[in-house]
Amino acid sequence: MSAVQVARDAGILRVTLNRPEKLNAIDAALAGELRAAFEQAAGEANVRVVLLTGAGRAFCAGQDLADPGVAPGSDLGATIERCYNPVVRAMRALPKPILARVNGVAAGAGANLAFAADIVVAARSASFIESFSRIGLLPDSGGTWMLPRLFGRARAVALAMLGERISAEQAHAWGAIWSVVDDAELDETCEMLARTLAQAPTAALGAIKTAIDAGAGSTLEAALERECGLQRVLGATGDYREGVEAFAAKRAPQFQGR
Ligand code: T3D
Repeated sequence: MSAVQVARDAGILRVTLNRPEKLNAIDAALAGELRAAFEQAAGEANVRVVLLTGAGRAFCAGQDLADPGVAPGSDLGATIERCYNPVVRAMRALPKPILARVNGVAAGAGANLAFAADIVVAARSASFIESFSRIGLLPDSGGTWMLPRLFGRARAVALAMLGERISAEQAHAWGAIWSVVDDAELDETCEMLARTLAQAPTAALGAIKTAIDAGAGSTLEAALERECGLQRVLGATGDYREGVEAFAAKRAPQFQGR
C-alpha cells in the first residue's frame, strides 16, 4: 500500500498521508511519494488545488523515529537534504494553492508540513507540537523560517524551545492558521474551500503565493517591482478577461485556471 494516497477529482489533487498505524510518521518512502505528488501537481494543468491531509486519527507525527536511517549517530543532514527539504521546496514552489486539512495531531516535521501549506484548516480536536527539542533537535522542514512569520518571534522561540502542544484553537487565536472548525464540520468546510480554490483563477493564486513569500523578505521597492511584473503576466490571462467580463455582466465568473 502506498505511504501517500493520491486522487484526482474536479481540479482537486487529494494527497493523503497514509501510515495511520504510525500516525502518518514520515519515512523515506513517504517523503519521496509526497514530493512526487507536489511535483505532479505542478505539471498537471487540470490540478488547481492540492488538499493535503492525514489518514486515521493524526495529521502527521513527523519523522518516523523507528526508521533505522535516522538512528542516533546517523547523518541527519543527509536525511533532511534527501527527504524533507525537497518536499518543502516543492510545496512552496508550487504555483497553486495547498489546503491543509489538519485532522489530528501534527508533530515535528508534521506540524511544519501543515504550516508550509497556504491555507490551514484544523479540526477542533487537532493540535500542533514543535516536538523537535524534546528529542534534542531543532525545527526543520522550514520551521525556523515559517514559525516566526506565522507566530511572531517570541511565540516561535518558545514553541520550539519548550516543545509544548498547542491546540488548534490556540494556533488560530495566534493567527497562525486560517480556521478551526468542529470535527464534524471538517470535511464539509475543506470540501467547500477546495472546490472554491479549484474554480479560482489559478495563475493569480500562484502569483499571490510567489509575491507574498518573496515580499516577506524584500524591500517595498522590490515588492512593487515584483507586483508590476506579475500583474503584467496576469493581465494577459483568459481568467482576467473572464473576471472583468463577468463583473460587467453582473454574473459569476467561470475561471479556467489560465
Ligand atoms: O532526519 C531526521 O531524522 C531529522 C528530522 C526530524 C523531523 C522530525 O519530525 S523530528 C520529530 C519527530 N516526531 C516526534 O518526536 C513526535 C513523536 N510522537 C509523539 O510525540 C506522540 O506520538 C504524539 C504526540 C504525536 C501523539 O501522541 P499519542 O499519545 O496520541 O499517540 P502515541 O501512543 O504516542 O502514538 C501512537 C503510535 O504511533 C505508537 O505506536 P504503538 O505504541 O501503538 O505501536 C507510537 O510509537 C507511534 N508513533 C507516534 N509518533 C511516531 C510513532 N512512531 C514512529 N515515529 C513517530 N514519530
